[in-house]
Amino acid sequence: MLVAPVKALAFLLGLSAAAHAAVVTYNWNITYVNTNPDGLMDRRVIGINGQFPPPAINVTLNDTLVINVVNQISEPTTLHAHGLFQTGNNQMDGPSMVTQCPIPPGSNFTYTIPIQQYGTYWIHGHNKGHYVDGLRAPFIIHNPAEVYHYDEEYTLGFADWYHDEHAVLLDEYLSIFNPSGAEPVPKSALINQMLNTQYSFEPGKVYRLRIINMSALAMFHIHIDGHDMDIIEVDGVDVTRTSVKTFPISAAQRYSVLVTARNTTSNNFLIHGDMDPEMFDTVPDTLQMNITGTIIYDATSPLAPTELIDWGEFDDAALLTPVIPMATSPADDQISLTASFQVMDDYINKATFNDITYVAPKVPTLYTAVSMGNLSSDPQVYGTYSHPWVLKHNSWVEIIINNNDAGNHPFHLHGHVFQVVGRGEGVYDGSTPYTYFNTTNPLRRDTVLVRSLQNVAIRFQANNPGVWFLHCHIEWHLQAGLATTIVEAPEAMAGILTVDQTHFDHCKALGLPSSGNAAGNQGLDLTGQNVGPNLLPGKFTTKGIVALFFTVLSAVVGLGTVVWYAQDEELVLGKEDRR
Ligand SMILES: *[C@@H]1O[C@H](CO)[C@@H](O)[C@H](O)[C@H]1NC(C)=O
Ligand SMILES: *[C@@H]1O[C@H](CO)[C@@H](O)[C@H](O)[C@H]1NC(C)=O
Ligand SMILES: *[C@@H]1O[C@H](CO)[C@@H](O)[C@H](O)[C@H]1NC(C)=O
Ligand SMILES: *[C@@H]1O[C@H](CO)[C@@H](O)[C@H](O)[C@H]1NC(C)=O
Ligand SMILES: *[C@@H]1O[C@H](CO)[C@@H](O)[C@H](O)[C@H]1NC(C)=O
Ligand SMILES: *[C@@H]1O[C@H](CO)[C@@H](O)[C@H](O)[C@H]1NC(C)=O
Ligand SMILES: *[C@@H]1O[C@H](CO)[C@@H](O)[C@H](O)[C@H]1NC(C)=O
Ligand SMILES: *[C@@H]1O[C@H](CO)[C@@H](O)[C@H](O)[C@H]1NC(C)=O
Ligand SMILES: *[C@@H]1O[C@H](CO)[C@@H](O)[C@H](O)[C@H]1NC(C)=O
Ligand SMILES: [Cu+2]
Repeated sequence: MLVAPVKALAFLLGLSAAAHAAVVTYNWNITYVNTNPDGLMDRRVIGINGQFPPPAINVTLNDTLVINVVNQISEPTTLHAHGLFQTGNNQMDGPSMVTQCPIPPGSNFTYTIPIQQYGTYWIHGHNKGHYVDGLRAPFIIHNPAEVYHYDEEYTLGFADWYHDEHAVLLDEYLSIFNPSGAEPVPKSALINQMLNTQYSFEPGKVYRLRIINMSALAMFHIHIDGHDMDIIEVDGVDVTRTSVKTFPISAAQRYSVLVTARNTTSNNFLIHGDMDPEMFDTVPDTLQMNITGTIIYDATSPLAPTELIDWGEFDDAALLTPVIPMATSPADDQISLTASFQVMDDYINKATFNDITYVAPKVPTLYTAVSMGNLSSDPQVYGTYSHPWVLKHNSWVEIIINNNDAGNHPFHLHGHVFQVVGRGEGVYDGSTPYTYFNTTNPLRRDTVLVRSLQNVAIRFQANNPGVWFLHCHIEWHLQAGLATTIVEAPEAMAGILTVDQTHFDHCKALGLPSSGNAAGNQGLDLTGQNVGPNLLPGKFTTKGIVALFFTVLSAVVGLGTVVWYAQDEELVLGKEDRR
C-alpha cells in the first residue's frame, strides 16, 4: 500500500496573495521488509510502511514538511534531511546523540521542517548504519522560479548494495582481525534501489536529471551514451550551465544536469554509473562495477552501443560557478583537521581527526549546549571525544581538511553550504601562503571530496546557531570515528533554539541523561564521560601492527598457511603502500 503525502494549505498571515505555502505530511512507519533488490540475494532491509524502496520526498520552497515517524524496527533510529540548513530548527536535524536521542523501538517522533531552500537533497537514517540497510530516499525541493527551463525531470539515486546487514559487516570491519581497515566491498549497485530503471524521453524535450549518490562507499562516474550533460546544480546550489561528457559523484553529493533529447527515436541509450575501483581493496569478480539505466525513446528501437569514456580530471571547484554570487571574507578563525587511520590502543583500526576518534557523548551535544548556561561556550563541556569546536556567532571560519590517508574521503558539514576556497597537496602546515581558487565567487556545496594526500580549505559564516556534525560520508568511516562536532554560536542559541519534550522522553526511555555536560554532570566535572580508544604509544605504526598481526597469526596457524598468508599480506599492505 502506497500512502500518498497529504497536502494542506497553510494560510500565511499578511497581504501576499501570490505566495502560499503548504504543509506536506508524510506518515512514515520505519519497518523491516524482506526483498531482493539486486536479484541476487533475498534479505531483510529497512523500508517505509512495509514498502521498499522508501518513497522520495517531494516538496516546494516555503512548504512545511511534516514526517510522522513510527519506529517499528528493533533498534533506535533517526532521520536526517541531508543538506537542509534547519535554521532555528537544529532539534530536527537528526544525527543520533548529536542533536537527539534516537527514537526508541515502538516510539514516535515528528520531524517538522520549514523548507527554506530548494534543489536536490536526500533523507536517510542517521543512527548506526541504517541507511546502508536501505533507509534512504531522494528529497526534492522545487523552486517555483527555477533558473533553468526544462520540460520534465527524473531523479536517479545511485547506491551500493550489500548482502549482509550493516551490523554484521561493521563487526567484521571494526575488528582486531582487520588491522588494515579494509572496508566491506558492496555486492552490487542500484539506481533508486532497483535494477533496470527506465526513463522515457521524447524528441525535442529538455530533461533535468537529478543525480544523487546515496552510497555507503562507492564513487561513481556518470555518463550518458549519445547525449551531453549540462551541469546546472551542485548540492542545492544553482551553477552556471557547464557541459560535460562525464563527472564523478562521491557519497552524499548531488548534481543536476540538463539533457536535451535527440531528434529521432531510432535508438535507445544507456545512462552509466561506473563504480571507481580505487575505493575498493579488492574487486571481486562477481561485482558488477558498471550499472546502467535506460533512456527509452521507443520501446521497439535498438540500444545504441556503449561509448568508451575517459574519466579524465574533474575539478568541481575549478569548473563550476554559482549563479547567485557570494564573495568570501577573510577568516576570523582557522581550524585545521587532519584525517588519518590508525590502529588504536584497542588494537582496532580507527579513523581520527587530529588523532582523536569520535565517540558519542552520554548527552546529545545539542542538549548540553542548551542546558549549560554560559558554560556552553566552553568546549570542555562537550567532552573530549565528541571533539568539539565552538564558533563565535557570525564569525567567518575556515576549516582546512587534510587527508593524510591512502583513500579519498567525501566530507559533509550539516547545516550549511560552505565555500570550497582552496586545495593543496599534502598536509597544510601553515607556513606557506595558501593558494586559493577564487575568492570572488567560489563554488558552494555541502559535501566535498578530499583526495588522498591532499587538503581542501572550506569557509562559511557561523550564522546558523546550532550543533552541526562534520564527518566523512563514507558510512564505514563515520562508524570508525571520522567525525567532529561544530558547536556554532552557543551564546546565541537561547531564544532561537528549543528542544521539545519528546526528545527528553526518548532519552528517558533509553536510560540516557538529557541535560548537563557530555557526562551528564554539572559544570566541568566530566567524570564518567564516554571515552574512546587512544593512540598507541609512539613506536607502533599501523604498518608495524599489520605486519606483527600477520606474523603472530601465521605462527599461530602454522606453516601450512604460508601461501595464504603471503597473498593476504600483500593485499592488505598494498593499501598502506599507497600512503
Ligand atoms: C518564500 O518565502 C519568502 C519569505 O517569506 C518569500 O520572499 C518568497 O517569495 C517565497 N517564495 C515562494 C516561491 O513562495
Ligand atoms: C503505521 O503503523 C500503525 C500501527 O502501529 C498503523 O496503525 C498505521 O496504519 C501505519 N501507518 C502506515 C502509513 O502504514
Ligand atoms: C512533486 O510535487 C509537484 C508539486 O506538488 C508535482 O507537480 C509533481 O508531480 C511531484 N512529483 C513527483 C515525482 O511526485
Ligand atoms: C504512534 O503513531 C501511531 C500511528 O500514527 C499511533 O497509532 C500511535 O498511537 C502512536 N504512539 C504513540 C506512543 O504516540
Ligand atoms: C558514490 O560515492 C562513493 C564514495 O565517494 C563512490 O565510490 C561511488 O562510486 C559513488 N556513486 C556514484 C553513482 O557516483
Ligand atoms: C534537432 O533538429 C534541429 C533542426 O534540424 C537542430 O537544430 C537541432 O540541433 C537538433 N537537435 C539535436 C539534439 O540533435
Ligand atoms: C566500466 O566502465 C569503465 C569505463 O567507464 C571501463 O573502463 C571498465 O572496463 C568497465 N568495467 C567493467 C567491469 O565493465
Ligand atoms: C556565568 O553566569 C553566572 C551566573 O549567571 C555568573 O555568575 C558567572 O560569572 C558567569 N560566568 C562567566 C564565565 O561568564
Ligand atoms: C572567480 O569567479 C568569478 C565569478 O565566477 C570570475 O569572474 C573570476 O574570473 C574568477 N577568478 C578566478 C581567479 O578564477
Ligand atoms: Cu572517509
